[in-house]
Formats: sequence, structure tokens, C-alpha cells
Amino acid sequence: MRRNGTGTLSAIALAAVAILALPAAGQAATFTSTSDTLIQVPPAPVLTASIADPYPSAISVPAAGTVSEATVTLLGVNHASPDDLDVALVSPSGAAVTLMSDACELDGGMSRNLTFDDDASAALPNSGNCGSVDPYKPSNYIGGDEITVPFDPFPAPGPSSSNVVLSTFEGGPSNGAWHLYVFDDGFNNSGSLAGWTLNLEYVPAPPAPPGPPAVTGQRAAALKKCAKKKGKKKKKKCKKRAKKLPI
Ligand SMILES: [Ca+2]
Ligand SMILES: [Ca+2]
Ligand SMILES: [Ca+2]
Ligand SMILES: [Ca+2]
Repeated sequence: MRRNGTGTLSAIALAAVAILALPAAGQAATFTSTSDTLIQVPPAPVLTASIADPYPSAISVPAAGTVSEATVTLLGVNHASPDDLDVALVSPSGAAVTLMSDACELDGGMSRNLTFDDDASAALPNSGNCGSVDPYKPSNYIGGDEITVPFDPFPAPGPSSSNVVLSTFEGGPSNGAWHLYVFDDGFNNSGSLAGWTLNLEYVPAPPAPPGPPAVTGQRAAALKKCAKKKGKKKKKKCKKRAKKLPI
């Protein structure tokens, strides 16, 4: 099952799913899923980005509801030049958040997990090493490939715009495919991610209201027979019994 470096949506099948709480209606629940598919990041040629394989990596969330909090952990981030990495998460509704971009410039050869949480005390550094104060706020810096805005043009089908706070996902749907896009826009150097974990707090969707009872025809058939009865008393008694039958 591990180390399937090919395809895109094939990663869905590799997601290990754990719904951690079964809440009463209206209360928040937690959904956690890990894709352990290796994401390989090849070195970029001069002035050209190289997309990861797979691109995107996907986690399929079956838990239907409204997201109230999202955190993400990138597993085994390993890169000779982490400043080259641009990583974005896209929700089932298409909302996009850049998790890290042009960060940790001097942490070449790093190999570690990185957790992103809006409630973290600090972002990853622009230059220097990543540091050890995990988790981090989503972190997007202006790199050599950008001129005025810290948003990197993710190669298609990556997001065409992006925010840098995970609260972007709040109020959106939890269920469906969540996609992680990774690419490298710095010449040379390569790396990989061992996988990623998506942690969602969500308010479950209310159960569908019950539909009308199924029509069996039993009551109508019995009333028809009652109409043929002779005598007012017999008819009345028959109808009384018939009205107790299913519609
Ligand atoms: Ca940087
Ligand atoms: Ca970049
Ligand atoms: Ca950037
Ligand atoms: Ca590179």
C-alpha cells in the first residue's frame, strides 16, 4: 500500500480514516485521516516549476457537515532547499490555503513533520531554519519567483488564488475530496513528503427528515369492501376497522 508515487486520486484509497467522536446532533465532532502516499518533489529546471507526484495528493472525507476548525500536518518533509517548496490545501468546495511557501530558507536537508494551525504562536521563518516550535501558522513569503504578492502561481490544476489562514475553510463542507498541491519553483534540489494528515472539527449535518409513510393500499381496499356491506351498523363497524389499517 505504501509508496505509490503515481496517479492523483489513487491516494484516496490509501487514506486511513478515524472518526474520533460520535456527537449529539449539533455538537462538533473530529475527523482525522492520513494519506501515507509518498509525495515526490523533483528538482525544477531553470525558470520552470516542477510539480510533485502525485499532484494533487488527496484525502476523501466521508463525514458530512460544516467545518469549524482545520489543522494539517505534513509528514516527513524532506528537502534540500525547503525555500523552493510551495504547498497548498484545497477543500471540497474549492477554497484554497497556502500552508508553506518560500519558508525555511536555510534548512536544507531538513526531514521532519510540520503542523499548521491558525492558533499557533508563530509562522515558519522566511529565512533561517524552520525552528522547533511546532505547530506553525500557515506561512507564505515572497520568493524569487514573485514580484509584489506572496502568492505563487500553482501549475494547473492547482489553485489560482489562495488565503494564508486555515479559517478560510470554516463554514464550508467537510465531506468530499481534500487536495494537497506541492510544487518546487527553485532551480535544482529536490525532496519529498512522506504523506499528510488532515484534522477537521465539524458540525455534523442534521439527519434527513422522515418522508411520508409508504402507501400500501390496504386501507383503501378495505373501505371499498365496507361499501358493499349491507346494513348501516355493519358498514360502520367495517369502516372503523378499516381506518386502523395502513394507508
Ligand atoms: Ca524565503
Ligand atoms: Ca515560491
Ligand atoms: Ca510565496
Ligand atoms: Ca528546487
